[in-house]
Amino acid sequence: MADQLATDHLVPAHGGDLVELFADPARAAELRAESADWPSWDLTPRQLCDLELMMNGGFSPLPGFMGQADHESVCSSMRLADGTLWPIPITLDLPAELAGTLDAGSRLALRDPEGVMLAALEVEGLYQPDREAEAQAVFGTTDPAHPGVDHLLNATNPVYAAGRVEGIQPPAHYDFRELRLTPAELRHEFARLGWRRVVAFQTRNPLHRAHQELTLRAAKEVEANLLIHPVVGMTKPGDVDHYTRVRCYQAILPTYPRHTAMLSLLPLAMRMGGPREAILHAIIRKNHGCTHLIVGRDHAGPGSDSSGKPFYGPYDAQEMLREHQDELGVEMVPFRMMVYVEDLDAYVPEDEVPEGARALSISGTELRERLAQGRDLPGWFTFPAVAEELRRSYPPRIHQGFTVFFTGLSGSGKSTIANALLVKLLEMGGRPVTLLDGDLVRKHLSSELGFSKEHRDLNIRRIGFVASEITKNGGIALCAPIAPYDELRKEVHSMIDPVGGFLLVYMSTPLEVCEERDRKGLYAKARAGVIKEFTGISDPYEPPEDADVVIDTTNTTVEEAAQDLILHLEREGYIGAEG
Ligand code: PPS
Repeated sequence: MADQLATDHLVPAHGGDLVELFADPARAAELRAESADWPSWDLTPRQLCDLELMMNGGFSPLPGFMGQADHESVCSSMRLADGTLWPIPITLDLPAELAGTLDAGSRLALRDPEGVMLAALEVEGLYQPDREAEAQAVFGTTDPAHPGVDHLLNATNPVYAAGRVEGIQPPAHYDFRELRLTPAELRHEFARLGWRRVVAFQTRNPLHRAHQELTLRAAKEVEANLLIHPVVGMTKPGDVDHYTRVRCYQAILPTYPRHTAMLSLLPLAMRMGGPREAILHAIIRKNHGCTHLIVGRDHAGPGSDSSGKPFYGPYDAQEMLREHQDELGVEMVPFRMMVYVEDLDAYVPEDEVPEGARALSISGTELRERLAQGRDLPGWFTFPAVAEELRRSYPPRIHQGFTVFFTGLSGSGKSTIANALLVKLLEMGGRPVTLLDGDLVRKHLSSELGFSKEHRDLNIRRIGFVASEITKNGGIALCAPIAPYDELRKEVHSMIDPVGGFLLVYMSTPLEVCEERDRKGLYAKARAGVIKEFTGISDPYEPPEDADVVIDTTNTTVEEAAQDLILHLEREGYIGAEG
């Protein structure tokens, strides 16, 4: 009761009251017992985030997953059916098979990936949304280059189940537990500290000096305390992982004046929905007790469409929130992009750069490039402690793992060259090297597999998985399978890409030469029909068009080929002298 009174003076939640959906312990025990007979659903990562915010009041006033009337109304007019402002559908998508076992009145146990029951859903209805229409209404496009559209059209199940949620327990988090404050906890904290006016800063990126300057200015401008409220649920694919980001936020926090700023983590699954998402961010911050929200350039921006044109204008989100801020009761603090002006030794909004002055900034792409090459991150750009964290997570290429993936016909020289490269890399030292040779893999990792397309694909996937683990942990993987199919080689590339370097080497030695060599006598057997589905004879080989290096061993010595590869790796920065 004392807590209730203490937070009364804070901004009310969206819709009036903070709606938490947790059942009391007795009811939770009852639900757990009853659920033995219910069907279950293991929540997707997106649904897990949505459920967490729904249960802890971050999505107030939603009492559960949206039904058809709310869904249609949110899509068409950005309002729930009762008129409450709400910009993006919050729905529970299920596969048709599971949905087929449910009816209005059914109960469904919602579980985390380990099978722990987090909540009970009382199904009120099931419906099949027109997902293209939803994408068009919510994101203004059906272009799958938009991550929100891509998720909706390609990773969402076809049936939505609507209904009230009764929470049993929040999803378990074992990282940064002391920083994960729920709306009620944050409100309590604000009340304890006497913070009435709180400006929230939403982010999915590490904070640099420009952000620090912007947030300081914003807090001063509206005479409010600052809540740094980064998203740690799901952000844009390719973003800096949240572990690194949170360490960066912790490193920058002491640079703010004492007792003016706080850090708390938000388990939101972003949709990169630009203007509509800005409204959602404002609602969520209001529910967490904030009075203001900073909205900068290209807020929650999904990047550019398939033709290279930005999906939204840089200040569309500001415009959208400006229109609705009075109704919401959350004030927007709009900001232009901040750039560094050398002559002033200060950050200023891009439209306030003095005539003729040199404005500096470093883009995300350039930052990644500098980290990869081990180059300096200048002091005007970021704080040394943040730079240090980023360097730890993104070491220069010379300290990163990488995979060299050989592909080519049997007898084209894959194993021979890979073995030569292996010993050269071992001679250099510094990183562990593993050779995943075709024959070796078939003996240890894929001993039960044959040579059908299905089995070859499985074999290459296994090699890709092992190589990606080796690469992720800073080692070198040399793979030398035939890998005849382009699609699978690309799949392996995309597995390795996020964790380190990838080099595709095409052994282009012609079939006649391979057959002429016939070192294992397999071609003769294949011609005689003793071995079926033999690559190049009775089974296809798709030559790659995306190889980084092409080697034909007809007229090349092993030494020359291995040396070419060493030079290539040096040029790319993976081996050689430290930057
Ligand atoms: S795949 O397609 O990538 O899964 O093939 P891979 O695992 O690299 O094949 C390894 C070796 O298997 C021998 N072998 C055959 N190759 C192709 N087709 C058929 N039907 C076949 N049967 C056996 C062949 O010696 C391959 O080794 P390399 O080192 O390429 O000569």
